Amino acid sequence: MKQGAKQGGTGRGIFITGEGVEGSGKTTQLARLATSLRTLGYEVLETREPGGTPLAEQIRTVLLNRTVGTSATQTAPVLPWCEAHLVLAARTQHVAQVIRPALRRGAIVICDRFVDSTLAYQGYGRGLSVPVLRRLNTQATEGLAPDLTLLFDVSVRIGLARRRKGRLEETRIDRENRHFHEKVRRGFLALAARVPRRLKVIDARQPPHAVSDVVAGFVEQLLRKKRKPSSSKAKKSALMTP
Ligand code: ATM
Repeated sequence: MKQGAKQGGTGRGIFITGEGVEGSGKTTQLARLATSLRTLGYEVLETREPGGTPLAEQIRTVLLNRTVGTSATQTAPVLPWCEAHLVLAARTQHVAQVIRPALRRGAIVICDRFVDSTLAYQGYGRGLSVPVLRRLNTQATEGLAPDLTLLFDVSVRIGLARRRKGRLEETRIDRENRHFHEKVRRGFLALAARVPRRLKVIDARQPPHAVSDVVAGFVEQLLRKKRKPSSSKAKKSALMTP
């Protein structure tokens, strides 16, 4: 455990993750953040989970797409621990091959979902043991934890309505009933209450520009903490929407 914690630091880089239920707008907000940071001259790596490497993207397809496989595998339910291990297998590859090397280079890594999604979806949603999932995650990530996690919080009703309006293709997990998504949302909020310094809850019902400003505020705070104060002052206003 001690060794994992030692390896767990983000080194010279900065690790930011985005979380939330479907339709929270997190993917759009994370892309905006990446653009703003690049404009300011930072090296930014945008990635996602499950995914981020060729193998992890293949695991994503298996995990989310019901149409993969023969008709027998299509109709067989995916068991919760199978789902958890698929996500963890993808994460193991992703952290070792993409996230850690980028952090070592000093990049800002922005990842769309990470460990908190496993705790919320497989733990709170599917009912798997959260302490066991935490231990398995520590193993998969060798103790890597985000510097900042932005939780885009929106009610399940609004989230699912937005999702339908966007006519995005539904995944196997999207199709779970509302009760499941409610448990996931409550899970995220419980996780945030436990580590409020890392996990920031953002009211994602607000108009997109207002959400972006809140995101910018949290990221500026983090940059001030991690980078030299002289350079961060000039960058403050630039991250905010004009
Ligand atoms: P996005 O729609 O945000 O790309 O996420 C894909 C799905 O992966 C999401 N499904 N829904 N609804 C949540 C799911 N997921 C998990 O169940 N566990 C995890 O650890 C991760 C990273 C994602």
